[in-house]
Amino acid sequence: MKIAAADVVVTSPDRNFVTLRITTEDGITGLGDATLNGRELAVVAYLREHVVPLLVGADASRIEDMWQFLYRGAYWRRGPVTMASIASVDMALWDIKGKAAGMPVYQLLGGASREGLLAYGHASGKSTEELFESVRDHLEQGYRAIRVQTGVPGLRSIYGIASNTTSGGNAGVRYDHEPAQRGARPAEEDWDTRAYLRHVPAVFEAVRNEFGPELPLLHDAHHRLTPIQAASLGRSLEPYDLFWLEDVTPAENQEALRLVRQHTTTPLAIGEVFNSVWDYQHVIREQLIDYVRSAVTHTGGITHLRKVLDYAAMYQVKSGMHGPTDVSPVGMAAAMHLALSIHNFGIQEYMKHGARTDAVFRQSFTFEGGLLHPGDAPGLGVELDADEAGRHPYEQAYLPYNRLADGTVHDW
Ligand code: GCO
Ligand code: MG
Repeated sequence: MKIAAADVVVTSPDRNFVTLRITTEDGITGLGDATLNGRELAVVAYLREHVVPLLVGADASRIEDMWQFLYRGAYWRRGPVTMASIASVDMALWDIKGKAAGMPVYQLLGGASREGLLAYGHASGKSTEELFESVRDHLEQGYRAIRVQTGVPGLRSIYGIASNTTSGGNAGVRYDHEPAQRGARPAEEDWDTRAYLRHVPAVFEAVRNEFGPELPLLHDAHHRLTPIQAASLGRSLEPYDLFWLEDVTPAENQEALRLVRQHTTTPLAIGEVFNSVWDYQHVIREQLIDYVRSAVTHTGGITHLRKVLDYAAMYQVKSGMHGPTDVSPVGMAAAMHLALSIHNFGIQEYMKHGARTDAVFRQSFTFEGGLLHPGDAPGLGVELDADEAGRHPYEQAYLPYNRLADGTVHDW
């Protein structure tokens, strides 16, 4: 099982994706997602310059050993670029192991713990009417859990609102929310926390009145609040019984959640920008969160995220893996294999990719009746069409950033 070749494929069908493809001497290929939104080429350089040369000639069957070698052997540990790079190697090796065994990866991880994965989609609208329409559309697509984001009166643009008028190669593609815009500079958005805090509870009241008490509803505050503002939002949303409230405070400060937790019983999810178990050390052990938001792609792969989730299980904390469009179909498939096998699965974010992306990455996972399933193809079950990928060269794109009314940069 020696690695004969490894190459990094950068493609931009509807958005940019970075994929590592490893080929063994006996011709088995494995794929790994290494996409880091807005900083893609940093990961490409890390892989091409420092990882690929170490892979050639190595034993593809030694997944744990390769993980430890790339993590400990670099001396410089953690961080999104490093951990996305390691994640892509890890995913590709699990893909190869599954193909060699003739089994889907979830079987190698212990087999299925459930029939399918409850998925949530992104409903959004600038106004309440637009939002209701979007919720209805998601229900028609089969979603059984829905994230709700709306515009805030007085703010021009805001995180989480769908747009089908994006420029450049994306024009006409409807994503429920694709924040990264193609172009040489990031878009500037505006923010006002007080206006947001006044508006959001009324939106949830309207949604509950329209759609009833049963539908699981989620909301993302996208790191913008102070601990006391977050506590106040959590409390004001309690009557609407959220499935979770996500990223209430900037994620670096694990202690902030102690204060939030003292004041509200609204369940909390955090971690899409975390990249190792150390980022979760206190929030899990002190039971300050209810859901782990990491993606396989950004947290060192299946090998490392499985350890995070096993640790979380000891404290009744569940998975809620990140699944925006910037996680490629390969990263999504890896998440589904892991989610199907673990006991402490909570929910899976699923936004769907555009048609061009689906043509580059042929997938065997399914979404039926609100449930995802990774499928039973050997390995991860995603194949890359290299010709299709080659038709869509990389295009610079950035996530937006925020300024307050007085010009101060704020968390986006
Ligand atoms: C989510 C996330 C995304 C991120 C995006 C950044 O909950 O899905 O917050 O929308 O903003 O993935 O790259
Ligand atoms: Mg989020």
